[in-house]
Amino acid sequence: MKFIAICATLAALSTSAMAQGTPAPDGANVYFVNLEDGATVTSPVTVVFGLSGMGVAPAGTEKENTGHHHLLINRPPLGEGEFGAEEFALGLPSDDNHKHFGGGQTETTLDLPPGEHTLQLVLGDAGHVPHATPVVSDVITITVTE
Ligand SMILES: [Cu+2]
Repeated sequence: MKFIAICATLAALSTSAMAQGTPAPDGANVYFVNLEDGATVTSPVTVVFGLSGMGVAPAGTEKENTGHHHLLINRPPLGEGEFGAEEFALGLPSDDNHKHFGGGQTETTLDLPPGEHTLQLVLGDAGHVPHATPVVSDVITITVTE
């Protein structure tokens, strides 16, 4: 009986480990290099992605301590909102609110209409899934003027 209980525990542990995704090193940090929260800018907006403690690798690259950048635009913080929980298991969607930089790009230029916009950087693993300890920036709000 005891043996069976241990097996069940190990199976549960390995399942949860899989669901938790790729490990990230302690202290890994992603950040906006050229934009501060509250900044007023004009469109097109150049956004430069900073990463410390890890390396950038193209999507599909299975290499320890690497990932590729994602930019979340005008949506709730990672893990929040309608599909928040699924993002950790299934990966980030790709649409107007979720930009993937699977080529390993470290900056982009956005055409944004005038008004307030929120931005958040999220590092994703080879399969676009946030790391086990998610490597995310703060959500910043920028105002685009005409
Ligand atoms: Cu991706």
